[in-house]
Amino acid sequence: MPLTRRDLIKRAGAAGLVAGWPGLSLAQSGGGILRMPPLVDATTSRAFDLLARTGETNFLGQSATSTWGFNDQTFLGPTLRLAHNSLTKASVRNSVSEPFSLHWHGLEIPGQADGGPHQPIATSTTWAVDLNIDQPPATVWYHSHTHLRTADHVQKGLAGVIQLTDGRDDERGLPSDYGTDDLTLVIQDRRFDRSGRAVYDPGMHDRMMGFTGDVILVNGQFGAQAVVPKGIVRLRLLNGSNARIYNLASRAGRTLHMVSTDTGFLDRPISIDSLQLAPGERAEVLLDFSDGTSDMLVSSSIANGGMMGGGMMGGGMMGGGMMGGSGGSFDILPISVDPSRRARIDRIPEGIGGTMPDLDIRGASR
Ligand SMILES: [Cu+2]
Repeated sequence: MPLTRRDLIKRAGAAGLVAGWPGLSLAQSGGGILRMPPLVDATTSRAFDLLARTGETNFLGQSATSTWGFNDQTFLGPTLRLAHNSLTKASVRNSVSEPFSLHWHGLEIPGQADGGPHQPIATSTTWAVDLNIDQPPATVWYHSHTHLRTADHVQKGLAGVIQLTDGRDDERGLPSDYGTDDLTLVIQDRRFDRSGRAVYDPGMHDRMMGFTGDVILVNGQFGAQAVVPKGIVRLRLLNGSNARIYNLASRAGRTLHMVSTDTGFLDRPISIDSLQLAPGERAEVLLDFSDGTSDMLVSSSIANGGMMGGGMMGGGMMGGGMMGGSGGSFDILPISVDPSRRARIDRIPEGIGGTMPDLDIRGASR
């Protein structure tokens, strides 16, 4: 049974914001402080273990959803930090109830080292694979890529971020203190039933247009707030949604200084007002919080399939104007500044020295 508009307003008052509900503010939310996924640094050990497991996650503070996660997490997995030119040994253990395969999305590796649909890991078995990594530093990710079950598995939580690093971010003048001035943000939309359980129940329309949800989770958390130091902050953004395209911007009008694309660093930062991010896509941007004022990461509505059809959800809850029609924006993540914490980096670097050529981005300036 779908949520009603009234349910959502009540809930938003208690726990946070529902995407696309103008007038409701995440800033008053009770969603707590945003947590990063646990960091697994394998740059020295050159080996990591992932254990896929079942669990329960209470996203909205109402009732628990059966979810899957890796290692200590009931939903999503740790951030893996790997050397960008290394032979890293991966071990993936399946302790969930059905086979899955794990795709290293963005790693330039041979097919036999990748977990496509051809390479399922049976329940109670372990897949050991050597990742021969040799590519520029970048934010990439991993997710289930199981035959006919990919969308369902990613909805359940089988996904996480990989940071490919060469250890030279200090020289580049980039924030690199994980979870402090260097935030990893997995942005996902989800659908919830009346009891507050996440549901993945694609209908005919979803199958044609892509399954979208009306509630935004960041790192699997609803209504949480990021707290950052006073200075330059790096956001590593992953669109981990199944179908929704975001057009991210700062509500306070802060410039986004884009420093990295999917495949690595730019030569120099590019100044943009908004950043479009398609499902599976990553980007890294710097924001300047040295004036100490808070902000809200927002997304304007983009008319990709699911949004246009939001009204199909029943009960009129997602009536077309909600996310698609008004041309308005919906909240992704409130960001507040802790003035007692000075950021390590206090200016936007002029050059990054990346290998990505100049991009032709509409509205970009240097
Ligand atoms: Cu992928």
